Amino acid sequence: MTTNMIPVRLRCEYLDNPSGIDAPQPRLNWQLEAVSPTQRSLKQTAYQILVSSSEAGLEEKQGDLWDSGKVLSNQSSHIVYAGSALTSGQQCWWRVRVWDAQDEVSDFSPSASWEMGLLTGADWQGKWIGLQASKPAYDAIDVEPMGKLPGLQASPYLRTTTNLPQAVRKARLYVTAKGVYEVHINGQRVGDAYFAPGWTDYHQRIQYQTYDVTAQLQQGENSIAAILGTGWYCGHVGFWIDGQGNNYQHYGTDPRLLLQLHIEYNDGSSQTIVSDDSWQGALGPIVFSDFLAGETYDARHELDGWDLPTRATTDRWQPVLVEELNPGIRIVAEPDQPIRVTQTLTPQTITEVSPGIFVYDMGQNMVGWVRLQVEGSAGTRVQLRFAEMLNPDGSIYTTNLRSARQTDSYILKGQGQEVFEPHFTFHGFRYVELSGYPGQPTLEALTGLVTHSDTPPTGSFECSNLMVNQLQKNIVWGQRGNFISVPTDCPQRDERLGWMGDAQIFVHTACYNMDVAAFFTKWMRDVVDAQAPDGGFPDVAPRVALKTNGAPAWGDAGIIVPWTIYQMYGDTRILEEHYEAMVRWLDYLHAANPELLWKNKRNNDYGDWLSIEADTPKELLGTAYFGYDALLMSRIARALGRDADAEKYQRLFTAIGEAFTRAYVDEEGYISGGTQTCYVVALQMQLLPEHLRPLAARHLVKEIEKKNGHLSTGFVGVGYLCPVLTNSGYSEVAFQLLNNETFPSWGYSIKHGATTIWERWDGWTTDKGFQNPAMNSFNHYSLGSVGQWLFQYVAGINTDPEQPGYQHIQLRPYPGDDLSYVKAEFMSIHGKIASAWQKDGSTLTFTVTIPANTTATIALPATNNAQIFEGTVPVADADGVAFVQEEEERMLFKIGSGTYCFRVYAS
Ligand code: RAM
Repeated sequence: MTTNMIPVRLRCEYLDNPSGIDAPQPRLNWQLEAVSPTQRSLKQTAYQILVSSSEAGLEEKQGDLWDSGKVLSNQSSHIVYAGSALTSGQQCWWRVRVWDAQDEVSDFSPSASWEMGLLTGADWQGKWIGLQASKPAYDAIDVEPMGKLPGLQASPYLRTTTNLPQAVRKARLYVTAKGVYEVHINGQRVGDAYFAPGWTDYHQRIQYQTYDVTAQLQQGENSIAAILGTGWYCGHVGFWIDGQGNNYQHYGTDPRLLLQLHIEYNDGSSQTIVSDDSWQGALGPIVFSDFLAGETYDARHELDGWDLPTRATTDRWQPVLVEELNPGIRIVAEPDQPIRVTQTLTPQTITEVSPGIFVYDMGQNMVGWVRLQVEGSAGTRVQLRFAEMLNPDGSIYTTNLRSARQTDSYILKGQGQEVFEPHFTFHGFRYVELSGYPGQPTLEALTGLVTHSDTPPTGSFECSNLMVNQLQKNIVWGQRGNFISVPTDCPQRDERLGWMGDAQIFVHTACYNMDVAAFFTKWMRDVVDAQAPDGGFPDVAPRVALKTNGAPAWGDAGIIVPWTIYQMYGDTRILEEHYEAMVRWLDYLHAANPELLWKNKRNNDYGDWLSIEADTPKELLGTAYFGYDALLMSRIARALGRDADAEKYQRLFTAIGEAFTRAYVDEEGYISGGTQTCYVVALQMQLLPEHLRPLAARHLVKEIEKKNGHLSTGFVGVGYLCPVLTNSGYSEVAFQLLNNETFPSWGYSIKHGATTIWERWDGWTTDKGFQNPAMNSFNHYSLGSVGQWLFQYVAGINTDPEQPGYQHIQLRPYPGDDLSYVKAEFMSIHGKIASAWQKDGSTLTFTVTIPANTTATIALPATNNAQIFEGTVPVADADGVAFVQEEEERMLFKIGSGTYCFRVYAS
């Protein structure tokens, strides 16, 4: 006998068959799939996991590393490995089977695997290598019209060869850089990651990647070669404040490589090849390659055969410089998905804006670079410049890039068709200006490569309003373009920093759109590395360019982000890992503000950043966040079973709420400052006594009316605006804001052609044209935080806050005015949740699917005299549906797994 469901999508630490895991006890996860889609209410009552050190062993159904035995549990996520201790490089194959409600057991799943990384510092035998002087400029190359930009340097090429005595059974390459790297073995690029090892605080922690290179090696002569870029390590990152100081060399002066190749032969013997003084290095064609400046590549300087076992000799190769490892700097496995090219775009139009200057429109504000195809004579210089917008005359608008050059230059070698892609740079752009091109360029000359941390897509949202559909697209494009190893504010100007305020307001939306659990697991480590000794979280993580501690709503990301990851994925480890850091942040705030109003240590104090003629008092905003931190900390402590702390923080939260109300709220519920954001944060953060909440909500609505039905919130208020309105019984006002197309609104930018979320509501207006170019990005995700409301309220897909992680789901859709249908899907950690509604005269149809081994409470908008059917039967007779209770205007039912179609006929 087998069950009606099968375990699928086995993952370890949120990843598919990962290698390079350094959590000593990795967490395992699977989803359950109904064998037949018509089956309902499927439940797991027990599981058994087998983990084996060999694939063959697992075939035999033996778990020599771990046999969990039959565990009575419905848990299918975050199962902590509890077998024998795992060693560096250990391969683990695993399978799982489950028992259902009738105690029938399923077959074992197909096997999945994970592989441990290098677990101790002693595992690293290689040394850092680089070039003695990687900067000897190519004087012959004129970097005009770039002007002088200090800190640019040529990319070192490094290589070694090795003779392997026999056929290779298994080979793993462990590699990292101070800077960014690209590795080649025997002329072939290793892996498909870009900008590895990713951005961390290189003074404290450097990530490495693990690659299976078994198939790339051969018996006999082999070459291992690498190119280094400056990246975040010593290239340009962040802004150049008032021309003071440099925005490069944040961590060091020259890039370095650390590499280790572990080889196992067929006879069981092994060998390790490392980066050391046997390597050679040379400068090659990359004159410079820098995130902000772009890349200049002189193909005439290519090093023939640089990555092949045999190469043409040239006197440009020289011994490398070798540096010892610093035991104070941790070398850790990258825990998240690498940065990859995930899509290519073909340009839509090409216009010659002045003689020889062509502007390509990619049709989409994107992040990455373009591939250039060109044919011409040696020495011809082709230049590509990148911009998000156009000037009225059709030329590219670059003033908002500030000091970022975003320019790639390719100098031809003159040998037939040449193809160029830059190596270590990325640009934010919709338009590409091509100049110096020999001949008449065609659309085919350029291809756009979209690049970002390869977080798997999880959400989709569609409705009857095309503008809203475009909004959802813009939100997703903003997320793609800005999730590049860290969640950045923008991808184009001289900034591209891990701004905490932006991240905390957007993280919830981000979790609906893509699986960002591993991404934020990584970034929270950056946040905690950036915590100051006094407990202050930063404004930006990693902490560069801006050394101050975090402002209200910025520093608080240190609590809000892990809390949100816990809500969305049920992950308690991220809470446990950072608990002490969160406590220290709250202690820091509390010690500085014993009166419980956030008066001191507001640092850069951005307030409700980029609001529209609505200045929210900064102390009030800070105090609201201080209270929210205490509230979330009490819940976090509760989730971790730290009950005494939970009580303590609950008391602190209550006291901050009282202080807030005393200081800023009158007896009619008016809040000083009176902006929309004042009311939004007070309500969202639950700071008001119960009797004042409806009054405050009413004042919020009045404020919106005063603005002629428009929002005025900035970064901080915007994310909670529609949720607060909806929770307070004003969903129709939230829908009005969503549907607006007049300024300021989401619709306004879309009406004017936006394909990403703008930094500012007034980034461009019909009255004033472009906003101040000193700060005007057209690809910032913060104002896109309305995405959470679309999924969680409009489509109604939410977790039960009491049981985070979507094993118990809350479905509470809002069929808003002006929309005739909504269709959304969200791939939760337990599987796909779908929610759709449709209006047909006075009939409302709700079609929902929840995965096996989950349950949901669905709150249907209906009064108790409405007729409700599920499929063809009255709801009372429906299989898998149980009535729970009636609320005002809602009927609540509990459902088991499966697909349901509810029809509500208004009486
Ligand atoms: C801007 C950034 C970011 C914001 C800060 C306060 O420079 O782009 O989005 O968080 O300012």
